[in-house]
Amino acid sequence: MQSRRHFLSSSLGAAIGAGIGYVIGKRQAKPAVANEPSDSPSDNRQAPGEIYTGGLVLSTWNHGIPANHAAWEVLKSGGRAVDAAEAGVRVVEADPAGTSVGIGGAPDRDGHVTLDACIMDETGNAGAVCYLQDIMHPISVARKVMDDTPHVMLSGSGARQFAVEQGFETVDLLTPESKARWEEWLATSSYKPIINVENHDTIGLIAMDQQGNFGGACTTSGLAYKMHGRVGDSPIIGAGLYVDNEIGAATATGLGELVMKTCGSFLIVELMRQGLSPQEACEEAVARICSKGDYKNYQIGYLAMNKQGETGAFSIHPGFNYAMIKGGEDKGMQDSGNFSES
Ligand code: SD4
Repeated sequence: MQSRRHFLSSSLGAAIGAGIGYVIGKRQAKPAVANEPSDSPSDNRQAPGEIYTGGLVLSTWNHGIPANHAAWEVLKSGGRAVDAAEAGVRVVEADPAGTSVGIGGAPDRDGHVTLDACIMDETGNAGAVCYLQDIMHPISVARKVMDDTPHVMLSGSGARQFAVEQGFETVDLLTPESKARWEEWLATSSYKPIINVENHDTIGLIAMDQQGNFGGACTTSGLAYKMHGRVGDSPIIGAGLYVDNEIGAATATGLGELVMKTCGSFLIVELMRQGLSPQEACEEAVARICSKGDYKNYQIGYLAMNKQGETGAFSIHPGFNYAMIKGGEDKGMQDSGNFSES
């Protein structure tokens, strides 16, 4: 249980609590009632009405650990969650070893590395770029779109032009290693987007600062060897990421097409608004996907947090892990529950 000093009083949480029930796929979400104990793995459920202020960071996959550390550096000195989220994912964008983010990310089938990213802050502002080439930090270009333009998303050559005008340097994002892997792939050109093992480095990072405000960032090079021009869920507000400062934040990884078709992150936040815990909301969003058809070969992983500092994580298949820092305590890697084994 977290210290009481990490909580602020709020009337918002008290408003949560309308009972609802869902029957989707294999599971039925319990009617959600505020204050009802949940089956969430969170060990820190708090009464609605208290806002967690200890600082919280969640991010997808193993490289979430260094990303979380960078995010925590911002949060521990009282910084904003949106700044923490941007700082965190930048670490992964700059790491050539990550094969699904920034430099070193796998190219499309024609050999172009095209990047997607989005960011949201506690005021509901959002910025995004998609199909961006030659820029190391798409998340910071998305941030500039959010802060300095009247738009939410810039794409392709327009996004690149904007980035260059803003002083971002151009770099070749196709490393010798990622080029070699692409050339190897070209030998067969077999395209089968089974995501879990070979293509799972997209980072979605959601954070809550010591003021109890949310921010989030999501950045990727998308599916390896995708069709030229393909854009996934990661830069789409409401799909790869969603933040509503009254309720919570959610982010996604996996086969973006499935997330986009169900507005996954927005759905999770809206389910939390209706009273589901972050865990229940993630499970429900996965169940929606699974109820719609063939999910057996595809992976999706969701992360979520709410105003009380509760967390949730769920995926279609085993293997989705994520990193967490809560109240300054590095909880390292955690495994999510999954639909196919539940
Ligand atoms: C996409 N969601 O472009 C991304 C891919 C991903 O881990 O998450 N990979 O569809």
